[in-house]
Amino acid sequence: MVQGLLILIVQVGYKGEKKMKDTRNSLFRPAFLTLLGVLITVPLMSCGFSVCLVGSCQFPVGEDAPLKELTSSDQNVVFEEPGTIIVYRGFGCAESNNSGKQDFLRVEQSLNLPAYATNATVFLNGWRARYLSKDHHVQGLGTVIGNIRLERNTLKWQAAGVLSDNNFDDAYRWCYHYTVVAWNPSNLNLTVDHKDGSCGDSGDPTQANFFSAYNDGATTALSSFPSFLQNPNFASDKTVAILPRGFGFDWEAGCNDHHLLQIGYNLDHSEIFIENGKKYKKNDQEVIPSLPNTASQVDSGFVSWETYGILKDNKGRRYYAFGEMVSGLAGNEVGIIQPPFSILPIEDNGNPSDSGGGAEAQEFVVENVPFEYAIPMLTGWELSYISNDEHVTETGIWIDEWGYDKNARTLRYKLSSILRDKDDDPGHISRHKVTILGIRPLAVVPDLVPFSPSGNSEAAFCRIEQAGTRLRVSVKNQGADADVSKTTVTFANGPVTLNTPAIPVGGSVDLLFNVPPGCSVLNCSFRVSVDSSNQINESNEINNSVSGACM
Ligand SMILES: [Ca+2]
Ligand SMILES: [Ca+2]
Ligand SMILES: [Ca+2]
Ligand SMILES: [Ca+2]
Repeated sequence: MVQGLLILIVQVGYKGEKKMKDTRNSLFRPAFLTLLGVLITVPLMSCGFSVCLVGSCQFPVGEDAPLKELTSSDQNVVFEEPGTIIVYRGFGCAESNNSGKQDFLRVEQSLNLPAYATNATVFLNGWRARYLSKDHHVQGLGTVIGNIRLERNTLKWQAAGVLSDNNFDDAYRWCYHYTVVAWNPSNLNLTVDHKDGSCGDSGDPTQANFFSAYNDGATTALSSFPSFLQNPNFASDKTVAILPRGFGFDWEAGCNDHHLLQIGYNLDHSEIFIENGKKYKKNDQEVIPSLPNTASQVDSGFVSWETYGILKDNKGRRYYAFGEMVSGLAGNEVGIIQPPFSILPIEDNGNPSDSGGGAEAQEFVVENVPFEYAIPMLTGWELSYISNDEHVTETGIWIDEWGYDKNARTLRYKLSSILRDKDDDPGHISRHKVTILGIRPLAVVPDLVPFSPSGNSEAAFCRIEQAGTRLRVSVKNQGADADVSKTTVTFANGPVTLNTPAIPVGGSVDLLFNVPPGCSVLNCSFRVSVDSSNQINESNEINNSVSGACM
């Protein structure tokens, strides 16, 4: 069974490949699937995953990949709206430093959430890998987060990573950066699909949240893979965000490691759409989705996208395997900003700019973000040496600090990248794309309401001052920017109306009304109405009036 599966993978992998190598019968397994095997421990062990992994590449078998201690880690709250949502960022690092063959690195991490946050997920926001001595060729590299589960109020997950040349004998250090989003389901109606799916031929391939495939048919180092998620709970949600959870690259079978010139990943934009008859990558297979008729479908529980990869040395194209793991986050309060981005293979060397080989950090700012909560997701990146292909000492790209100011609607993040050999020469170039995961879109129309700092009771609106001559009324705008309006207070002897200036989003203004004779702090009843001449089209027109009473 397992052997048959492997042969199938090899056959599928080499279909269309004219230049078959004499290694084609070896039990090659893409590094990414190996990573998945490392991650998805229990179910895969039972399908004999360890056998699958015996290959000429000498990658270790899943069972041989013990959980490693973290060599360093960090965990911080980025923002919290108590009772509703909390978001964390963090990283974990581990090392393989054996005298002979190295290990895949696999770590377990967890996070204790506040009591209200009874649903949560974690996704990948960068990676970094380094040979501990000298520089070497690359056979494969990758990072993946899996085995996500919530145990009471503790979110637990595992992450695995690798950087290797063909004989996997060079000690290395690997780090991954993650973001955790945790929420109160009674305040935020979000649906997450962060299962892994089982590897290989056990189980329904459409239920795997990963794929692994070869760059068949590509004539350059650029490859393209369509995939989808299907979850009945996604139906009727306007938006499903695809959260990146991992990638893997692995040069061709036969363990021919190479220099590196360029490596790139682009999880392109997604839509709640599925195309009838199209072949999608799911698990290690090609799947044609099963639809009710011959039509393509929108909003029927599917979300689809294409992911692009580049793995390149100076040669125009080599054979490689690529894999990806994702989650889906859906809900009518989910929104995504997906900046246009593409990666293209370098076909002509000699870029004039020299940015040095070391880790470079740069801050990026995005303004006018139309969400109450916004989270950056590193969904595209590209790293290349400036001149020619080289050995590698260290490579990676990651978001290590970020924040969102919801009042200024401004997202800031610091992005770092590295690609260097042992003498840091030549330098590297990096490009990236951050998709903004938005939760709770901001209002598009105003909503004016009467407001008192003392609360909502009738007495709270009794704000008489200046020796009983004035009543203070606050008009608050809890929607989008509002133009000028009028506010009326109706006392026992009649209404008093004041012009009210424009109020920006989230702002408020105070108005002072003349208090009529007979009205005092001890005895006065009145009614406050905002937008009393109905000049403003509001998201809520029935919250415009309150009663006030002084007793
Ligand atoms: Ca080596
Ligand atoms: Ca050099
Ligand atoms: Ca209103
Ligand atoms: Ca109105």
